[in-house]
Amino acid sequence: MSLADRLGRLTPPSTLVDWSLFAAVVVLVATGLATAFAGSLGDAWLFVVHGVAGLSLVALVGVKLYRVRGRVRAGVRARSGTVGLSLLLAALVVGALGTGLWFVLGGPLFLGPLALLVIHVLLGLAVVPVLWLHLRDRLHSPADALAGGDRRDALRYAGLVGVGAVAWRAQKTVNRALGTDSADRRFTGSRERGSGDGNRFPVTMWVADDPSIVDAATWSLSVDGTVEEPFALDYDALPTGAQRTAVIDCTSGWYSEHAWQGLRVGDLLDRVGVAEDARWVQFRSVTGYRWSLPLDEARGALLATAVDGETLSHGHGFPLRLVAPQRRGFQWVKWVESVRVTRRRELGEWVAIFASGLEE
Ligand SMILES: Nc1nc2c(c(=O)[nH]1)N[C@H]1C(S)=C(S)[C@@H](COP(=O)(O)O)O[C@H]1N2
Ligand SMILES: [Mo]
Repeated sequence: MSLADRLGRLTPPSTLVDWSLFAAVVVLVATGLATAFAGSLGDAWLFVVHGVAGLSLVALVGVKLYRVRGRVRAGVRARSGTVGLSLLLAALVVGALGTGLWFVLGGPLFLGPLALLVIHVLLGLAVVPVLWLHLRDRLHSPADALAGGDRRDALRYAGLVGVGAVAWRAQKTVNRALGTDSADRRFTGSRERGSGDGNRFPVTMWVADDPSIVDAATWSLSVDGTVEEPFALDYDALPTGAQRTAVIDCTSGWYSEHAWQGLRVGDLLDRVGVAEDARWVQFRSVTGYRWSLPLDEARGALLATAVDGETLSHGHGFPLRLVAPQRRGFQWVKWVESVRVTRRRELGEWVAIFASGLEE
């Protein structure tokens, strides 16, 4: 018996592999999307599940590609559209897995203008519609996949999925052995950049925001919404004096820890008198970029004018930026000019975080 045949006998039946591929992709897309919002240690499991599922998918895709190699060759010769679609799917999956693994194993934060993790996300999301087309006429019920299986199949299957867990355990060791700067990353996968050193940490615009310098002399902060007495404050009248230490952790793969100085949002809210039925506080940038925090969380957040004792630079949001501890970087709105108390969260902010800055 050839080595390939022996390997073939170590793997579970193909329907089971197909369903597992499907399940792994569903888990990866779901956990991948959720990690964009995961900023506290309680969410760390999402990154673990994402990593283990990704590595299991590497093994599953390996088995699958090996099994279909004959059909693919025939399909390519016959110029079959179905096989073309399958190849596109394979390329997207391999691309998403490859960029994910590369990042974990110390790949660069940026490839040209795009963050490696952004490329990873785009490839991963592109898998979804192509997989849907690929599966339309193919999937049989999971019961078929399990029918006729025996204990040996179950063991083979556990082995295949277990590969992911073992590989996940091994990657820390690999990083340490390679001496890559991934060895000291946070639970989110992000790597440290410029902590404690004032404005010298990465400047990141999420999509297209790029306002011209905000003039503190004409800028003012308005505090309004479902409140008793709305008001506005000039830059010089900001009641600064509060400080808190917090980690900004961008989904493009870096984090930075600083002491932020400014004003506590709770103090502003006390001054403005929040109405009984208020639930959210929205922070809006001069660019239209905006995000809301639940009222109680917002009270504890800070609006910063300075970082590590230095006045914020333009890139970091001068004159005022939100510091939202335990939230991912994209929620730390820069160039804030409005704090609005609301009953319900505005759905438009989901569009605004992608589209602000694109109009001009
Ligand atoms: N107005 C506005 N605020 C923004 C962004 C933006 O594009 N526009 N980018 C967000 C993202 S994705 C991150 S990670 C942080 C980056 O802050 P920094 O540039 O000060 O490092 O700001 C957030 N606040
Ligand atoms: Mo970010």
